[in-house]
Amino acid sequence: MSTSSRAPVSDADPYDLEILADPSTFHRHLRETGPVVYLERYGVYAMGRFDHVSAALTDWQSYQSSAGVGIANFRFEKPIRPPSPLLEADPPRHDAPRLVLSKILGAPAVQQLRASWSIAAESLVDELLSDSTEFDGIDALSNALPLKIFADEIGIPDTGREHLLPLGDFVFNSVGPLDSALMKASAQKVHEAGSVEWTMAHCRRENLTDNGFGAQVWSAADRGDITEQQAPILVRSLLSAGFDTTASGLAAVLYALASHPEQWMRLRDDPTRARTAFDEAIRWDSPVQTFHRTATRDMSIDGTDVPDGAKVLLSLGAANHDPRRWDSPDSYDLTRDPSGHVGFGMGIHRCVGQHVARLEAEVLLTALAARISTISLAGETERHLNNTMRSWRSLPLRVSLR
Ligand code: HEM
Ligand code: OVM
Repeated sequence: MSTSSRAPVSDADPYDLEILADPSTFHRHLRETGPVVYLERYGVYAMGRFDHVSAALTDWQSYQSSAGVGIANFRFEKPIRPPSPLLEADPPRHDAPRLVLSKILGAPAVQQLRASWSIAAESLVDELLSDSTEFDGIDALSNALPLKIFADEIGIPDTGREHLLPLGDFVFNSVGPLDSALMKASAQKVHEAGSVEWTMAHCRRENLTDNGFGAQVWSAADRGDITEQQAPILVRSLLSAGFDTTASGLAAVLYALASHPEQWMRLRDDPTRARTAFDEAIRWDSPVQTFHRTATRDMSIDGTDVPDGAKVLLSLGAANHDPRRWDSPDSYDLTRDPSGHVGFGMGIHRCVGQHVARLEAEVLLTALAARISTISLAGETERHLNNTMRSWRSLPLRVSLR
């Protein structure tokens, strides 16, 4: 008797623009069709159940990252940029760059920034509210904050920061199909603006301040913890993963709170809930929807075959709404414990920037709770579509002051 069988085949398209605008039906389809589903349009296997996604994320021996974390398979296709020594590497090569960034961006280091980041967030909010009580939350807050405080901390100049969000848009589009319209448009945009060249220039030691996160990566190379060749590509990790992600995460929590007045009231009355409010938003509307792995051997997943070399899409968004794992998964609820969500990944590649992201959210939400009584949507919201990232182009907000 055969104990293995082919994966169910689906013609669903996770990169269809309507699905990107609202992925919930695709997520449900994925979870309900089986533990592993073959997406015939892209030739990839896909997982959307929490247990299977988290098992794959923690089994790096069977699910490699070094063949790329997008649809593209580096066993056969040339990467569109030099691979990240961190994101697109397996142990043992992953270990040294990981250790370097986890010291620079770890909780103890990032906690040192709380006082100065609080002041920066308070002045951003004060300036905004002195001007108006109706504004676009994206331009005014969720894009503005990381472009100010995280870029200052890395140590790059003020001029040119407008390259960072389009760069992130390009990099996260490239996790999806390279021939998609979204990918082509964002590639065209960074090409015309010279954003990749600007970014690589600001990975060089002489273009970074003396003591910032960027300089600390170079000091690690001086100590021999990483090579001189790895240093600039590791600074590139900060510039490519540190802005679109947090901008989308902050937008997600602003949207969640503006559309759930009772949850906003809970936060306003007890700002120590800011961290929970943010993590619940990362679970509820996960900024990074997908990453891929490549199978390193023929596997059987609950009796379904996944062959060596197969690309496996891990739907973090679907796993974070799996009713097998979460009660009322679709509700945004500050009383639940969202910890354990996979919005920052899990296992050896779990987000090394998560303390940065959480601190940005805490200082912003604390500053808002101190000044604002009510917050609501003031008009038509508009998504910014990306193959991987759940983002917003416009979030009109109306607030009343305390
Ligand atoms: C890894 C999400 C903010 C840098 C990851 C992974 C996810 C993620 C899901 C796992 C990748 C994988 O398993 O293949 C997010 C979200 C953020 C955020 C949702 C904000 C809300 C940041 C920030 C930085 C950053 C602020 C700072 C530079 C990185 C890096 C990795 C990573 C370098 C690769 C780690 C490794 O492979 O060991 N992130 N991220 N992220 N993140 Fe973040
Ligand atoms: C990197 C990196 C890390 C996380 C996300 C990302 C897809 C890039 O190390 O370059 O964007």
